[in-house]
Amino acid sequence: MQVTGAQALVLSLERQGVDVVFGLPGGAILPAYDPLRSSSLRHVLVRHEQGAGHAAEGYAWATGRVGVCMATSGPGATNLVTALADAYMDSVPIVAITGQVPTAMIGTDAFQESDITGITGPVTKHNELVTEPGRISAAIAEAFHIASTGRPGPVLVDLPKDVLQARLAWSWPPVMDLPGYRVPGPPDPGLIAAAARLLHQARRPVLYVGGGVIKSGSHEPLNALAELARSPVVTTLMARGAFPDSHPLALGMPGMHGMYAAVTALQEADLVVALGARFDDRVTGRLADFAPRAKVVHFDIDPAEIGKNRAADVAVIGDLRTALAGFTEAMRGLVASDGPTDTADWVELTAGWKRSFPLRYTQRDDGPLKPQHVVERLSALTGGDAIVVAGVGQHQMHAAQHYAFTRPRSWINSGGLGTMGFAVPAAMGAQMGRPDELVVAIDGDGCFQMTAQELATCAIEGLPIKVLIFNNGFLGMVRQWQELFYEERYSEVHLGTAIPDYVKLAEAYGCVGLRCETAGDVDAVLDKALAVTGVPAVVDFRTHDAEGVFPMVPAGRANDDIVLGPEFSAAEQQAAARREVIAR
Ligand SMILES: Cc1ncc(C[n+]2csc(CCOP(=O)(O)OP(=O)(O)O)c2C)c(N)n1
Repeated sequence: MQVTGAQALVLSLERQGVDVVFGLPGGAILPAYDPLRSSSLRHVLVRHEQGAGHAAEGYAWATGRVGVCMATSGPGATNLVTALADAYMDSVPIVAITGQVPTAMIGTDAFQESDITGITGPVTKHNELVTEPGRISAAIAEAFHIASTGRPGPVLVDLPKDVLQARLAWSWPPVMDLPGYRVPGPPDPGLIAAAARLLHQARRPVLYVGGGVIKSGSHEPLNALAELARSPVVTTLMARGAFPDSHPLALGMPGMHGMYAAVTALQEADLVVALGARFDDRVTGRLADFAPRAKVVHFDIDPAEIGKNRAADVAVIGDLRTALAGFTEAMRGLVASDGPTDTADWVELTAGWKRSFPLRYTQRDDGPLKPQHVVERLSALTGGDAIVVAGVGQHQMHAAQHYAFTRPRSWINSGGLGTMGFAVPAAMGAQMGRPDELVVAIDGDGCFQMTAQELATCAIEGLPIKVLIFNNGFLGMVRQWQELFYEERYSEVHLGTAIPDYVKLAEAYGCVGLRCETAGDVDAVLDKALAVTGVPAVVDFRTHDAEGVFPMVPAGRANDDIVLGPEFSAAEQQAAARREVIAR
């Protein structure tokens, strides 16, 4: 069958099982938009290409499938760069398709020409400028294969206009030609056995669970392993939901704004078992002082992560789900032959820390509305069952800390790049991918204003996402750092709470707009927002402008220097420093 390059592109996307493409057309990509009209693909017309990129990410986070975005050449393509960098940092599988100027004009500074493969080289797992029409189907098949296998990530395919217009003989499936691309083989059973021996011998183990557990679908084997090893579990910002917060072995989130018990358990551990985690600086604090007494077992699909920040005593490379199944089996064997693990004192100690030094804030009935209170009420009213998407800043940390996650793929955020503006478009993508679920974006007023225009897209597409704006009138997280580290010299962080009027803005975008100013109204307003169907509901929560996020490990300091925050007395802070258990 003879088809155009554009038809080959659309047919290839259909064959890949794509159901939705987020994009915005322009000159160079125009040929592709014509066959799109009559295809089975649903195209969502975003208002800004960054929104298309984050929507593709949200879709991928929520579904585990590859998200797809499309843009024209030049500014359309460069508007995708932030989302590609974001997906690269957080290992999110997306495919970006960009138009390019005709091949004969490449390198001439033609109208809307940008070297997008050059620009995105460092922030994509792979990219390709397709110059042969006959390669289109192979390029698309390879893009999906690379994005979704091994350590997932973003792939960009750049298609010049004349390549999209050329005629070619269509055939599927294409032959993939990827001589330099290797997906790690099965994990080494000998190394898994060595890891199991270390875990069986450990008296103070911690399972340090990263985003790889969710991406590889390993939450069930993780549960079995934790219970068998009787080991406390910490879930990083990327892994919230991988292990239920209600589980007695769950210590919550480690890191800069982690729970005391999670942070301190890592510091005192004799064995850290890293599962699809990358020893990010936000988790380790000052690296030289991280988990100083621990041996390290590191499971990862990406060999480049092994020893990158922290040397591993045993490293297991390969698919985590397979590795965890083997690891659990090996542990079962050791428990059967040598008896159960001896961690009871440790589990009791870490649980004592959890009770002694919990997350703490005070919500007075007549006092300012606390963001933590809103998150806790949302958590209670939704039974921990919502898909929660966050922006970047204090609200993100409050959401990660206070929402009681019960299942994987229910928490979506920008962990590595920390991209303000992520929440609304990512929630749009998540809702497209999981249409029957409740999707709630928790956003800061600063973040919201970066990509709020995608509310129009959501309203037109009939997506009933909930957007909870934590309107503290400040770039709150930056304000907090200026308060703590620049002697309260506030510089360029005040936004103001009244402009824009978020209720009117929501209504202007065809959404339902609500406002909540007091703690007593939170449940009623949330109930109203949750009841909205067919269009987004946006709530302007007027939250306390001076609220901080605690605990906190100051940047560049050791995790041992964790600050519990103003809700704790000096005596409690000293007890925490001494690792005491002070409450039963
Ligand atoms: C695109 C981008 N620009 C700047 C920053 C730096 N930054 C991190 S958090 C933050 C403040 C976010 O403010 P807001 O959205 O109001 O959330 P809050 O911290 O008040 O909850 C800023 C400016 C960033 N992460 N991303």
